[in-house]
Amino acid sequence: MLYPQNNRARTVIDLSGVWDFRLTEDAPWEPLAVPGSYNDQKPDSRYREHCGLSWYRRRIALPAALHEGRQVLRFDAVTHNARVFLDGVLVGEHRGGFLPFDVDVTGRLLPGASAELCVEVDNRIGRHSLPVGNEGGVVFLGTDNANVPAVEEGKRWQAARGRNVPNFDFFNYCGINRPVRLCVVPENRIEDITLVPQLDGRVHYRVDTAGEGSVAVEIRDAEGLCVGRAEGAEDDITVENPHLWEPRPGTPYLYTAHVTFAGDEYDQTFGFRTVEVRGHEFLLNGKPFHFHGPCKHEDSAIHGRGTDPCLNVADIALFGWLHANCFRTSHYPYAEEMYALCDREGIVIIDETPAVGIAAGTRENPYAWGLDEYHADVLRALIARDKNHPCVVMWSLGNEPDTDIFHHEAFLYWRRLYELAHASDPQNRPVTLVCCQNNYPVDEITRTMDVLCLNRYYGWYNLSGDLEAAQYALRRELDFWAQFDKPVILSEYGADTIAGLHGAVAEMFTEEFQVAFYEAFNACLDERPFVIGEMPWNFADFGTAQSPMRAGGNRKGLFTRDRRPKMAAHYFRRRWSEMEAE
Ligand code: BDP
Repeated sequence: MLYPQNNRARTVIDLSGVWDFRLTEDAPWEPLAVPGSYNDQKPDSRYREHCGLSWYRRRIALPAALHEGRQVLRFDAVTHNARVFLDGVLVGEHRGGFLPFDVDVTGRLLPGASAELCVEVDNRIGRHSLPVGNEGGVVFLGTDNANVPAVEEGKRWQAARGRNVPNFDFFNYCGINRPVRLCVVPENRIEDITLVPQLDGRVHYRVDTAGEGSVAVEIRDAEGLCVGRAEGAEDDITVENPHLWEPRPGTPYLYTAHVTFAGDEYDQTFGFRTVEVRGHEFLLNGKPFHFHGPCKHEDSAIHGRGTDPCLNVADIALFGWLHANCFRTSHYPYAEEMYALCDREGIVIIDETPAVGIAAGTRENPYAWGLDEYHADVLRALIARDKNHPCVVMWSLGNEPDTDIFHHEAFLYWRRLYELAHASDPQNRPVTLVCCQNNYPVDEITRTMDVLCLNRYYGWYNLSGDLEAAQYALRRELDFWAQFDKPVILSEYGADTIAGLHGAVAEMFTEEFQVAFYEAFNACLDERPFVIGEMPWNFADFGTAQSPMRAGGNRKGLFTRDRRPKMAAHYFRRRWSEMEAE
């Protein structure tokens, strides 16, 4: 799906601003900012803890001059499900909270007149949604006291009132989280562009269109000069002596495919870069690549998960400060603006679906929840959205599902998605599944991935506070993974740390412990050439559901939630600047 673009042939009207909002059908309309999660915009726990439907509305108008062509409402993400009404008529709906969708409203908006746009948002999560909610009411990261009768009764009482119980460790921020735009595109139009560049300067293109016309493609360099052209819907173009797209500290050089069709046009940026796994190496442009950078969340005060270009720019600037070269979009696809920014800044992305929480934590088989087809649709849509970004170097099918209790069911479920990802991606990027700390010898699926991504918390959730024992255990486990001769990334590791809490002895929750934890882990990683990546958890402290395990959210950030560095940020800054200099 093409990102909205304003040009000679296309008009984009941004509908960001303050809309009307109400949490229940009989409540008065109140002002609320779009884009932005609704949860933290009012000092009211009903907003924060809301479970169920809510409504947004505003008036929209089509300028009289724009009455020709196709008119679509483009929602970048409504979390989790949406139904869209125009003057009370249902015009579209969408399932899933992290990918864009279009609603065709051609002919429904009278030129020059206005209409009421209303969006009904459903934020309920459960075993039908990605991410997964815990319909059984079992609290993730909680002490359950399941054998206490009154606790059981209390839980039933809670459930009857309606309550979201996330099966994941980040706040369930909801609403119109990303921009909404009214787009007017020509009747005869470009629908999609697919680019597959090679290091020798060849770029294979395919342009999907609707209506009558013929396609022309011109490749422009960063100065806008034409360096190659072709006609027809599908062909190869060769750029002489191409500049490669290199991650930082190299130059992330970008070209543009300027595509025309009938009266329509579209500029699609891309970069010449390749990715490939060979033995235990991850080759980027044919050279071994080392991943070093913290995982992220889309999370900040007040905005929640709302798109904030200023925050994105500041975060990626902090990646520069850290000498970090990558992150994973844990645990859902991010706003498209972030990928465009990383294309420009040379930050590599592991792009993850919202499949987090596919694990029951009991003897119940999560692969019987019937998520297969929906998960496959989400994966296809993610790849279709992000396929041209040079910054995206690998797909992550999901985070920390059950892979050991139901190891064979897990194998069948994830293997099919693995094959689907390879078949759907025109650039055939490597594919991974991010594996939870588990009974790894019985896990059948993790070892079959192109890159083995391991989340490990030795010394924190287990062997707590004993970093020598943590090192011993980590080394034992890494010896196990060595036999597969595949690249391994430590895709999460970290310790909750209260900024400003210090200790002469490095004890859990102190800044000293966080540094000692990373020193201990990194010593083990440095010994092993097949470990090609270290991705601390997390870039910054972030919001979570309330739990006795979370004091004001998850505190494993290298930075506080307002982006102040803890000692560990300085530690990684030194480590990664030395790595960069090598
Ligand atoms: C991992 C999860 C991540 C959590 C982290 C933690 O992948 O979402 O936030 O643990 O507990 O298991 O901090």
